[in-house]
Amino acid sequence: ALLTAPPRSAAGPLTWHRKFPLALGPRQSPVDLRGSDARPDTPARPLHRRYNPQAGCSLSNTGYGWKVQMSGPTAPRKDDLMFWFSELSGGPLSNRYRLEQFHMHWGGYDNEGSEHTVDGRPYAGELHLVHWNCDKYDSFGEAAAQPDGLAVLGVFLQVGAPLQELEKVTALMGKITHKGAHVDIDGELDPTNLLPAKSSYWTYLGSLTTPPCNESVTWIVFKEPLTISQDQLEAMRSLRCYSEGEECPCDNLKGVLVKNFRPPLPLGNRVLRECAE
Ligand code: SG7
Ligand code: ZN
Repeated sequence: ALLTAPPRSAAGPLTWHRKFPLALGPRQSPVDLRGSDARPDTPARPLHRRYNPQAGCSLSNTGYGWKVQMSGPTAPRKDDLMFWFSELSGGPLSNRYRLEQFHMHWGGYDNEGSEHTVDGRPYAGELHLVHWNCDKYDSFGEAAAQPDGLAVLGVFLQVGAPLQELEKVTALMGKITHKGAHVDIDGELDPTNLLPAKSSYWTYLGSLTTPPCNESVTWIVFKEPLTISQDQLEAMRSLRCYSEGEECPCDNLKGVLVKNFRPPLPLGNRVLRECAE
């Protein structure tokens, strides 16, 4: 059930809890990142990323957006092949987390699109690099159900110059118009080029932002935004949320993917930390 595409109805996220009760849980994401709620992390714990350029990635339309899946040996191996994988540790993480996939959230207009907001303000988009705890668990699927199973890096995007590394993805949007379509990406993708230079971040314990909304994510959201061009956003807005040959299930009858972000949920009793490097 974990990888089922989320339902898309007019009320969207407000109805998820009917089928996915976790959506009403105490540890949901995204949240509004408020400067006044944040506690400084002292001493600062720097993030450590050992990222390698990734070959053999595959791009797909999930019906909820696009996703770039890392390739790699499918057998779970913990300590070898260290130059194959990209891994994250340090910061709030007590283990190593391996990059599984990255994807993005955007809006129909440039004044919305991100999932997290900063003092109530959204950005035009938000990139998510999804990692799983490969020290404790044997697979992404197993980790996704554990409270310390996943770590997602969030990168805010504002409209400006193109994000060059993402050009390798946006150039292929026309090949994955419909849900379920996928295409191999030629050459290498370097995840390092999808992250800001400064690594000041917010961190808190949260969830997946789509059903089943598992409360398994340590969120690390960078403060420094990157830019994405209008053309790159427009390319994403032409994706469809339904399969080829299927009828459009949406109210707008266009079925274009122009709003795939979940609005912020209450922080509640959770601690929001900020780390300046
Ligand atoms: C997107 O966001 C997809 C999902 C992802 C979900 O809908 O990238 O991935 C797949 C396999 O379709 O769900 C389990 C998972 O990674 C939620 O991820 S997020 O919380 O980082 N936004
Ligand atoms: Zn996401």
